[in-house]
Amino acid sequence: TKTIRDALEEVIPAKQARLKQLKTEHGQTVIGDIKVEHVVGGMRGLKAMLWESSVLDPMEGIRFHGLSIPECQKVLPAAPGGKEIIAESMLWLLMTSKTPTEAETRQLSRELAERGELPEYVVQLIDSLPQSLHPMTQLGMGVAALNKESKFAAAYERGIKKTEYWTYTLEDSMNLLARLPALAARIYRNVYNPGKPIPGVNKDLDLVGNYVNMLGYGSNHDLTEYLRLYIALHGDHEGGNASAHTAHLVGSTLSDPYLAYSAALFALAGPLHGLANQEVLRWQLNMQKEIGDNVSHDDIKEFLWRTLQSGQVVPGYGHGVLRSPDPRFMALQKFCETRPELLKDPVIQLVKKTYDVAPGVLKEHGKTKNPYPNVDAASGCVLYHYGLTQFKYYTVIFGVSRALGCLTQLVWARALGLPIERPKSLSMDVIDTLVKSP
Ligand code: CMX
Repeated sequence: TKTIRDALEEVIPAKQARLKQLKTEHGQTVIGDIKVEHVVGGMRGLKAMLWESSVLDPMEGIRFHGLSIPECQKVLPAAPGGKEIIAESMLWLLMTSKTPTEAETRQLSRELAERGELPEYVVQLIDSLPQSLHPMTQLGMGVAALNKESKFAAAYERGIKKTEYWTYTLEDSMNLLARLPALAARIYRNVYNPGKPIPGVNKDLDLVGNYVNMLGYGSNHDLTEYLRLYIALHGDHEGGNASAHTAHLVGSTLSDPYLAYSAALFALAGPLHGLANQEVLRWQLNMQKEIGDNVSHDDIKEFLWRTLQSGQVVPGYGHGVLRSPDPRFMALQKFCETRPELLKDPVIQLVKKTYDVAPGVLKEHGKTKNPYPNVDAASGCVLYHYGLTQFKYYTVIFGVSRALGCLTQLVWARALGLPIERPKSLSMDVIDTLVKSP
């Protein structure tokens, strides 16, 4: 059976040739305008970055190498005994642009499991951190510390050719992906269940199967399936979002994948980005506390207005690119619809009812360009239902997932020889001069 490395090796030459052709034939072709609003508006909408594994359409949402979420759900292999997409089949698709066979997926699961134990010094580091340190800070620190093991950094120091960069980047990326579950599970154990034994990595399980097992929920098949789907869906969301862009920027300095991904995690830890999924649950539970369970749509509307009038954002709504309901949100809602026990859960019902009225309220409020839910609006309530109630931990799960896309891009950036990122900045004086005589 082909390994992911074999599959990558097969597709790299054609992509390299394609990029070379693009540069020589179209290096000077104009594909967009730069306006002052881009410079002062967080570069929203500016087409300025190469990212192969996924493209986000404002209306349709994400496509992974051209495949929509429902299409991925049809063609990507699940775990034995499961139905949902798993991290390995998504990783294979992102990396190689090909759909893996069942055998290829199983082999990748085994390869990751074999690399999955944490080095002892990282265990010690994590165990030494204060229990009150935010789980995301701990995750970022653990990932950064793993760079002691970097094959890329060691090879670079030895002196390697540029054409070899990607192979070491891949090696680091596989090791990092493999170890994220043990690292994230250790953080969970230390913060919420100190002293509880953590099972070792089971070589026969998929990445998320192992993760859920190490979190202590291995006997809950539905939660395992939910997390498989969650982690596959959160894996990649094109390149401009803050975490992906950070990984790409830091990686472009030839900093190794551990350092680059650690930086990405600290971008993910911001409340406007990944931390929103913790915020959503906090907000929905406050809503529940204030207005109760069996609430009317009008009660929710009122609560929404109170949030907006106090100057806060409605967490889980709005997006930098999307202009319609996030298909990841829809896929997670669908997961609930097939399970009657989830539909009966008061918090899940509250999330659904909020979705019925929030777009209308946000439209009336008139500020956000996208009044619809993003993935974070739905992701936490199901975890909460299954007993994973510590919502400060939720962004860590997002962080385990987003490695799929960020590390894929790092491998490709090195395979394609992409340069260090260095956009031009302007002062207001310079902008003034430019607008007067463009
Ligand atoms: N509630 C209230 N106001 C909102 C809003 C929301 N959910 N979303 C956007 N707005 C406001 C913005 O704060 C901005 O206000 P100002 O003009 O006063 O600064 C205005 O609407 C225009 O913003 P926008 O162009 O529609 O949105 P941005 O591209 O600037 O920001 C995002 C996108 C996601 C940061 C924003 O929608 C937001 O803060 N949402 C809530 C937090 C959230 O759910 N984040 C998770 C996003 C997904 C992820 O990365 O995981």
